[in-house]
Amino acid sequence: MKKENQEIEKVGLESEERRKFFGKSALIGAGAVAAPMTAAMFAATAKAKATEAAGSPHVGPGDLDEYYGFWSGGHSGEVRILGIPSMRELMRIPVFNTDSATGWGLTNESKRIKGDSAHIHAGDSHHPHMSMTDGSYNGKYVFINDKANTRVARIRCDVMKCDKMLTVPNVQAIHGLRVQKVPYTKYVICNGEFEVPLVNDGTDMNNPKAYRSMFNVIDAEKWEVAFQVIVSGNLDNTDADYDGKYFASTCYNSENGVNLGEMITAERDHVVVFSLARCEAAIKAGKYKMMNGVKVLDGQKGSELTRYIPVPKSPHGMNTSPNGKYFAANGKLSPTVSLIEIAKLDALFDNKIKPRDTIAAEVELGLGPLHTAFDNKGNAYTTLFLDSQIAKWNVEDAIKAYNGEKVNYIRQKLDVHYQPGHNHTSAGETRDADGKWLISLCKFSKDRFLPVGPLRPENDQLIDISGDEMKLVHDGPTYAEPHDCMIVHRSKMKPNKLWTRDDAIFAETIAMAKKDGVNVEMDNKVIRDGKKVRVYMTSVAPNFGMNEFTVNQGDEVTVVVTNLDQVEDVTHGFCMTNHGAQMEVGPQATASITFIADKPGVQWYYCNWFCHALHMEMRGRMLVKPA
Ligand code: CUK
Ligand code: CUA
Repeated sequence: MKKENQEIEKVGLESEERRKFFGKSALIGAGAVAAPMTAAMFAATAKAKATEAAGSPHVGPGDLDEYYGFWSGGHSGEVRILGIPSMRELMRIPVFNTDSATGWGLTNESKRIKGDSAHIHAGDSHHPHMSMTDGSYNGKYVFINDKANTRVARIRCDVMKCDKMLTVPNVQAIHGLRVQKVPYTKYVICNGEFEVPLVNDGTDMNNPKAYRSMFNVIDAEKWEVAFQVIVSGNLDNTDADYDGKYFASTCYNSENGVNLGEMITAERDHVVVFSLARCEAAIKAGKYKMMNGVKVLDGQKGSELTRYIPVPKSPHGMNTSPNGKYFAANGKLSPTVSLIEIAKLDALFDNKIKPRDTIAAEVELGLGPLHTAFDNKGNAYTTLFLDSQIAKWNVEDAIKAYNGEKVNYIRQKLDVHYQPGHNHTSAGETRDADGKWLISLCKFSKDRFLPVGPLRPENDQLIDISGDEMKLVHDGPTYAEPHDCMIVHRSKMKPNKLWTRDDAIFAETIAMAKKDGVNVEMDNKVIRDGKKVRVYMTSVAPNFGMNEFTVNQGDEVTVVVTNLDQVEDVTHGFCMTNHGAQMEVGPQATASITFIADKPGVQWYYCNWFCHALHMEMRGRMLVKPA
């Protein structure tokens, strides 16, 4: 411990000197941005800027952003879509949370998607990542983890709604999540962070040395756990290579401790590398145990499926360089980022070299490196949590310096505000990294915005990295807590304008209607089935197909609304007053919600999504006869 502290102090001093040195250039950058642009300048440049060169984040009214940004919402449980570079929030996608606008978590369709966790209304989403083909985003899915409830969800990018959710068995707290990049995203990979007894049934409380965590491999299409791999130590973040061969996870708490002191005693922890081919071969050969319906492989130290590469203790972020050469493990408690040379992993798995032989460099950057992003010019950008800075450094120069050459690999340090966690460059986790924009997700905003009470927003900062110098160009307050984001060029995205009538999200509701002899596109009907009542109605602005219906007190009422409008952007809603029942019904969608009619009398229902000049009049009455 003591030695480690001295090291950190020493680096701290150097870092202070560097901060002075680089402070000047950072100031010049900030000054240039702070100078107000004239209206004429904006008008002349807005269009070009929005579609081509980075520089100004200004996107004029009516102009479109060049990129989609997908943001996690942390313990708000959602995913958000922002336009980049304007940083305008375009949409929220409720996933692990409950949302009263869309009815997510309330409607029958969303409850079916949430499945065994439909009763859970909270979550903690950290890592949104898009499916890829040949190392490029393919615009199909975004995957997101729920650390709080050990779930993974899938968002369909054609409708920008969550369509699958899965509670991962045998592990606790899904944290790091990424996708297989090459040849395509067959698998979503994610880490079980907290170690637990391997049969966690309450009989194994007092033997923490036997607790384990697992690496989880999920089939992205079939949406099931393909297999799990038991590891030694705690897993944190993960990423995949660009060859379709290896996954790598940072691993802290190699001590298997259960309190802070025990978790940080060892000088080194690990990066665990998983061989996909070896894991798949082991599954084929039947070398697995079944646990709660999942095939579980043993990848603990000494296994042929994994290799443990020692790195300075408690590494955090794991990022693959877009040229496919390196896994970068971010030191957190160490002021370094460890670069692992991916080309050497074959030899490591064949036992021709030692684990540490794969280390291309341990790059000294500053205090608290958490995550690294890359541009297309060989530079890396690492967040320094404790220094409140982003360090821009050149990867090949850093390797030269590590090998004893006298080169300055640090290109710039930029102050950010404050304490950054993740950062992300435009398309930087794909082959298409374009070196235009960098987002710094700062955990604290402190003095940057009007004070809004003891709870302050966080601060997402937009940095122009298209020139030689990083330039801070925008501060964006955000609600808790974007851990991570990713930036996708708009050419990759093709979202639908309307729902299609055969969409799988409401197929079961349509099947229920068919059983009831109801054609939801034509009929407005009440079906009574004992104490269960199903009310089918259409909606066309500004009318519901049914103006009144009658039920008995205590009935379980399911209202199914089909929006027949074919007009882009005309979403209706359904809200039954005093029943906590409300939902979105998109154009050409069917949605349903179930509640107990427990109050006798007249209850108005109304359309709660503004749809028409007569939107206020779009309502009807439910008559509840007393029991
Ligand atoms: S973790 Cu939050 S700052 Cu969950 Cu990706 Cu590093
Ligand atoms: Cu329909 Cu408002």
